[in-house]
Amino acid sequence: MPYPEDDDRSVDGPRDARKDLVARGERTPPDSAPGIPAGRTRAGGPWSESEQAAPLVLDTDIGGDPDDAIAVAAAARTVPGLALVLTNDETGGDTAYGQRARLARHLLDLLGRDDVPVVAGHGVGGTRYFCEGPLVPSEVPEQPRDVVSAVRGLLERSGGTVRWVGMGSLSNLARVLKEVPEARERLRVTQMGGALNYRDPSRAEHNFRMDTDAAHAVFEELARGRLTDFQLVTSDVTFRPEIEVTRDSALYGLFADGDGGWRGLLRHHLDLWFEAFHPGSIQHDALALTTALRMPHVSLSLRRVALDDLGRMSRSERGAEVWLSSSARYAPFLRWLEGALSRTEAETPPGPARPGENRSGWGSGVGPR
Ligand SMILES: [Ca+2]
Repeated sequence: MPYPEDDDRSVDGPRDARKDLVARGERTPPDSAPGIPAGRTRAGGPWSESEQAAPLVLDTDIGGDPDDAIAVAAAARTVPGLALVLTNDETGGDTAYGQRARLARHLLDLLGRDDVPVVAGHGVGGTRYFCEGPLVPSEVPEQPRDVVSAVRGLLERSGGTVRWVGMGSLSNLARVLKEVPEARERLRVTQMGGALNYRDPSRAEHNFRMDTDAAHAVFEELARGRLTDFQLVTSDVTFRPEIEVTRDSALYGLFADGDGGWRGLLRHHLDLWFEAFHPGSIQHDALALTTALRMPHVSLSLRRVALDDLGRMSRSERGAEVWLSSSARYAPFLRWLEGALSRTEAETPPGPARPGENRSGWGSGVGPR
């Protein structure tokens, strides 16, 4: 897939790192710390967790607010283990089903990530939030539609933890948890959504409101203790002017007008959003992504929460226990995001750190654990 010359190394960097890992492991005993992940990598498996390589699934309503497309691009450029992109709140009605998935496919191809499959997921026959416009060439094909098979296949191939970042409704997640029982133990879910202090107390946060039944189904799994690795990055923490992208933002300036590559696509997407919906795009989803990547921007606390009939969340001692965002550091997050989208050489993010551990700096999380 052709892409601009300045991006030639965006995937080569991680690929070289992978080769490096195998080479390092070959110089050490197979049961040593470098030898074990090297053996797995050589065998074609995903990188070990110590190499920040549990496969990553993004479940996105890309094509509405551009924060999804920006998060997908940041993941594609920095996460070698990006393994699957699913769409939710899919298009329908006057706009044919599956246009979000076609946009994801086009963006990933421009980013040189034609290795990442896209599967069109849940839709209700129409959506309010979709940027109509010529973002995707007509030759980009429809994408497959079987979310359950795609996730099941990934779980079978990978054999360990799979990271899941929910950037839209919880519809696909609820369905996977219901139909693929092993997913409950193996998914480490980071969901953007929910709130405790609602800006409009009469209704639930957008992602929960899009499919209230699905949000309830996921909370039911949590309450029963069947889904144990779940963290929620709420709009209390994400809905902030510090991370809003407008035409005056440095991030917008990175995306050159007329560039036929992925930066031009993001620019066009932002322009369509600004014109049709709102003159800014708050980076909710990329903030959730960095939380899934165990980066130190969002602090989490273990809390019990419940949902009411409308999908509004509140603290409740009888509720489900989840890792809940409590605060965030926006300036370093924005610096990371700008770096992920501007540098020519992708880097893998720091190694895993459990939520609630020291998240004040990079040091403790770096390197194999
Ligand atoms: Ca979203």
